[in-house]
Amino acid sequence: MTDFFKGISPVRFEGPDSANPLAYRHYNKDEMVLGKRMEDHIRPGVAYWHTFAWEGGDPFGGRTFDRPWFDKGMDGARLKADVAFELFELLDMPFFCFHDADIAPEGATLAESNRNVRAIGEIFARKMETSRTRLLWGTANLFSNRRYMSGAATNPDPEVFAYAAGQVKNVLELTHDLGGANYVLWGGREGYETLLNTKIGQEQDQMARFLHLVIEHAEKIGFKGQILIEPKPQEPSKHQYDFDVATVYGFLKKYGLETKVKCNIEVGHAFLANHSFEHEIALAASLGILGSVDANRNDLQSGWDTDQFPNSVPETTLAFYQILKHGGLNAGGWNFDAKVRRQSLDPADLLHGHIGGLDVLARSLKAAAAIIEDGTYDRIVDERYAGWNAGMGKDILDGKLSLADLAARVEQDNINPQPRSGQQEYLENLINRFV
Ligand code: XLS
Ligand code: NI
Ligand code: NI
Repeated sequence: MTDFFKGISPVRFEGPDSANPLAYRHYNKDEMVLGKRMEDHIRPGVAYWHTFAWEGGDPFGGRTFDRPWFDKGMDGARLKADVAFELFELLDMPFFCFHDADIAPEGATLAESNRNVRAIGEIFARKMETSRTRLLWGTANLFSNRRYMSGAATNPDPEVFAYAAGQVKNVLELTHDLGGANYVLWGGREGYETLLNTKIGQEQDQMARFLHLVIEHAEKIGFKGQILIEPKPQEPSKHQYDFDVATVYGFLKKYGLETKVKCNIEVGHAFLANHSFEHEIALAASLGILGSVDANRNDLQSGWDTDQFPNSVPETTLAFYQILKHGGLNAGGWNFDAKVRRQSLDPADLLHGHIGGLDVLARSLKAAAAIIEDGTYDRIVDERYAGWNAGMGKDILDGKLSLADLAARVEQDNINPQPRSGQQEYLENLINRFV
């Protein structure tokens, strides 16, 4: 035991009336919702990077956090791992996620860096023999080191591509060895700063080749988890190739990867792309590429990916509704890719963030389930499209009527469609009854 969280007792469900700030008021992991345990619906995870590696800097000032593992090399990395698993236990958290660079210091060579990562991976494996916390996903950091400033897979220099491959091979294998449910690729530098120095088509071919290599290797080592791309329109790149779900699908389709790769959708990234989170989820679900989600929201004034814990039940309910209608996230989950604010210095702040976020998810899940159980909302939307289930509507979809057939039909039957209300205000009021 370290003394990092000293004086803090395990966080447990105490019900909505509890005044204990370090208790769950709504997240009750074993409560059944639509026939499934709450924890199995949400599958929440702690993000290693924001929780243990982030230093509290912003563009105008550096580190505000004073963590005992900072600047201490491999000794620090081991201490960090101890503290991480202590937090997982305090929060009773079923999952975590990490990048290679979060868990171990970079060495002088790729081989040394990868050895460091594997050494901490072995510590994780030992801890996971007694801990209930599992790995939701692993990923490689292909964006912080200056070698990646012009991209990883999309770099003009093939040696950078090769280096990135060496990193991903290592983390993919570690993710597999730790029983990870998913492997994520977020391409923060896979894009450009200026078109003046960029060949878009060339870079997309490179990115697709990289993805093929990752899938081949995953199959070779027997990794059964999902391979996920995390869309984001910009930041750090001015323009990122994995802009949003629709763009990612077009890319996957062009390179024949649409059945092998799904999406990890982040609330804040959806906003940066001028979409709502539920739009991205609904679209991914309809395209068959909904994999997992990152729960963190943005500050709507700042226009940046501020990675804040979710705190709006009405917003998250709409997302959860889409997920439930899709049949759940399966191997995916809700990763808190969220960090406490730079003034939130105390170890307890790390708990407050996750507790609040989980309570919001629990309430949203229950609200979405109540909307579905009530059935009124689904009925109204289904009725709106009922014309397509039979008669002319069905014949159109089945390809039985040509353009000329339809033109003739309208004339013969004297068809004169009457507009019907979209009922937006009524639907908003209806949803608000449940949140
Ligand atoms: C950055 C991304 C990143 C991914 C993992 O904006 O959200 O944190 O989730 O590389
Ligand atoms: Ni993000
Ligand atoms: Ni993310």
